Amino acid sequence: MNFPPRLIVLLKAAERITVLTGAGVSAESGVPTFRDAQTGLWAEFKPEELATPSAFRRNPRLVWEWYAWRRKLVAEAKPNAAHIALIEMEKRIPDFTLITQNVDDLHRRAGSVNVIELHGNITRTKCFDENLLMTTWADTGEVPPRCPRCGGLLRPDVVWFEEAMPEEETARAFGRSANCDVFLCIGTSSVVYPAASLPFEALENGAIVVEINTEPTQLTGKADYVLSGPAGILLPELIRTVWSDGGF
Ligand code: BJW
Repeated sequence: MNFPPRLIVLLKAAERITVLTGAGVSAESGVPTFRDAQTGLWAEFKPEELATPSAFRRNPRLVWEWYAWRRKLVAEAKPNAAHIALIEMEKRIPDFTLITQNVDDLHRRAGSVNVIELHGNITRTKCFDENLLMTTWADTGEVPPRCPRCGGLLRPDVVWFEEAMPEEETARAFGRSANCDVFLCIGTSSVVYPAASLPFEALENGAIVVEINTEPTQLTGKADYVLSGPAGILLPELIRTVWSDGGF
């Protein structure tokens, strides 16, 4: 792709870069995006109707099994060229923050260091009643399994609709968005709040905002630069163009 020359100059000069990623970044690892049509067993359910506390109260087994299926899928997935390009960017930028809405752990597995997980992490589990976190749980055959301390039902440690955002992560994400030279918004439909506000927070505070997506979003008309196409192709190309230092 022929990137706008001014964008290359701005990225070369940037000392503070904040990146927000969404499900599109993991699409090329074979992880379905959140709003993609579901397939197979799950085709009859809308993800938005499974990722809520009320869905879990109504049918905990169904919700647990959906997450168990997704946990297995992400465990088998591998970071793709977009995840790897973001590690390369982090190495070159003195003040770099990666905010992700993804719960799939692929940025950390790829090697990104300064990561803010805004919507939790599917590899962790917690008690629905007490929020007690746990990394392992006994397989007693019950679905969902039960909290060994209080007997409550276990659930994934992710942020569902209707739930409060994690305070510290949300405050840091707004802080890093308000204090950056360039803000990259990659592979998100920009419909879920408060994450969807972050690029606007960056714009209001004078950052250059760049969107990378295969489709237009509500940010497209407002961003300074829009790079249309798959993140796994565009990000490595962009990084090679900006930092042509032979290291990547
Ligand atoms: C590619 C690509 C490729 C594909 N390369 N690109 C203000 C206004 C209105 C409503 C609200 C508001 N504030 C809060 C709300 C309510 C609600 C909300 O936002 N609702 C909206 C739907 C309207 N927010 C909340 O409830 C949040 N809590 C909160 O704010 O608490 C206080 C409060 C509560 C209630 C009312 C008011 C205040 C919590 C939000 C938690 C979201 N959780 C989920 C589930 C996580 C667990 C799980 O994964 O199961 O997070 S929902 C789901 O959406 C998931 C994702 O992280 C998130 C964002 O999705 P994302 O990443 O954008 O994926 P997609 O699929 O939508 O898009 C993929 C994109 O990639 C597309 O654009 C493609 O084109 C692109 N793409 N291939 C580049 N190769």
